[in-house]
Amino acid sequence: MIETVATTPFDDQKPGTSGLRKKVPHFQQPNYAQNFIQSIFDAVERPEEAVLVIGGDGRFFNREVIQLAIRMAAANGYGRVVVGQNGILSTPAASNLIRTRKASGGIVLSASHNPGGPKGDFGIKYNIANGGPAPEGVTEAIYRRSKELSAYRISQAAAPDLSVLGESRIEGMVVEVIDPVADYLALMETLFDLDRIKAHLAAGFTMRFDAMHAVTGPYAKAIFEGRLGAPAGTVINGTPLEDFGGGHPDPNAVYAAELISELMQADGPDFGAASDGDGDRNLIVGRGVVVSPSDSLAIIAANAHLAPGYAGGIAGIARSMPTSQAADRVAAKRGLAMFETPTGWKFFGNLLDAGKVTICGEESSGTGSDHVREKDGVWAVLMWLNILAVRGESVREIVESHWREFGRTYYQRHDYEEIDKRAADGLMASLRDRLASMAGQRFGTLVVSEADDFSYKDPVDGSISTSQGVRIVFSGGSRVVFRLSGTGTKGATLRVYLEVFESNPERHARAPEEALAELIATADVIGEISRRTGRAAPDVIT
Ligand code: G16
Repeated sequence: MIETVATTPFDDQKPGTSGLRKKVPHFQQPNYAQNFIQSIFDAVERPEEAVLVIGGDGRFFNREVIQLAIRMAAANGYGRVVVGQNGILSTPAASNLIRTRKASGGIVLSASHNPGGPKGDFGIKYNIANGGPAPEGVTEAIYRRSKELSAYRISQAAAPDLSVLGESRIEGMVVEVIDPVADYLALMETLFDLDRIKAHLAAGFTMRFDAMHAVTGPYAKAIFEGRLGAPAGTVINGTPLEDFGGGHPDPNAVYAAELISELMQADGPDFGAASDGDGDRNLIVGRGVVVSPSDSLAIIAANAHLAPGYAGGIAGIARSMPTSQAADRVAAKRGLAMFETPTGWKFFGNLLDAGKVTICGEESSGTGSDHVREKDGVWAVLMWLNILAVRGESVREIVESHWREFGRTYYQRHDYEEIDKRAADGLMASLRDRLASMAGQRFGTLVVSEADDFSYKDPVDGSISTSQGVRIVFSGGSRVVFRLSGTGTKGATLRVYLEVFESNPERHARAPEEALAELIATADVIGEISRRTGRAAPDVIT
């Protein structure tokens, strides 16, 4: 039986950089999740009897919300729901299923790299029919609907057992429980020379993959240890846990410190990698070298043709604005189109759909291609493995030869987390006020050549996104960018992105903090960071 339940709107259901993210107790308020899901169903485009993909990263509260979403889909006219076994689907696997099943969209339950558990974070994200995150027009429509909602529709029947593969029905809607890995692995077979990677591993190449007790565990075990024959134990922390084992499933130098320290040993594995809560981010480490996400994007773009799925070359590259300009140098040298978008994978969707770019990436550990419409952690690892197998060099050799050919872009992101929201807004407002007078100002040896607040006009649909971050460029090309995170759930997070370009190979062996020292000090002066936030140092440096 379908019930229409009266409700009252919440005023805080505005999706951020990547869907609606809040603390679990916030989501547990009566009707909170129901309201948001109904707002999605009311606002999005979907034909009668549409197909909906549902999956999540297995974090605390996933099971409850998946049941709700299925019962609500059944009451809202969907014809079929495709759901991963036990509710598990990595974000890129969900994107792939939306595309292959010709779904009208998908609901991904995840707060990505944010910690989980009863007091941790939870999130709901809607992806559209191309498999990508809903663009701003759609998230705005969902938000508008959430502010006027007076009722939601839900089936009173219980949702089926999601541990059993196969089809069942609820209110006439088919619920299809699928193996979360099979379709994804089939897609990877079409892109990479998995037999060659397997032979490389059999010949003694060693790797470690840290799934961080998050969603990529089953994918990594099936692909790296199963299909590619890496020894058991190659995948660590491979069982998804509701609280990620108490950890923070963010593959960076802070939260993947153990993996990195293993790779820094002289007798460590040749290659290390990690992925995040929902499997879309990646960390790439070689013995003795951590590859920065911006460098990884540039190196992948320069070498993608070595993988069979990209053998014909790539159409172009896109990066988010704060991502370093290392990829731009590859595009310039190879005559490829280059696009600079605001932060958020959703901005790549139109460029990928229009065939303008093949490879996309972000400083926030995201890399991907036109194979799906999300960034893809396991894809990035397989791309690196394919490149390593073909070139037969170490990660370090590949990175250093890339710098010799294209120059090195020293890069760091400094995060100031959970700072007072008013202080953060004040800092950004002050920067914006001073932009017009900044050009020509000197700070030590640095002279400002340009300063602006980034805005983006989508070259495909003409939509405009303003206030996407303050950029200050110095003569010589060094750059500092200030912006507030759109994914935090407490206070505000200030992100300061710093980069310095170095063409001289004799100066490529410096530590990033040394190469960036003057810029870091200048950023504090220009941004008035310590004065306004009361913080002497960032919480996280990536
Ligand atoms: C999300 C977005 C990314 C973005 C990242 C950080 O990633 O999909 O495009 O770069 O957040 O965003 P912000 O700087 O606003 O916090 P994920 O992996 O959290 O879905």
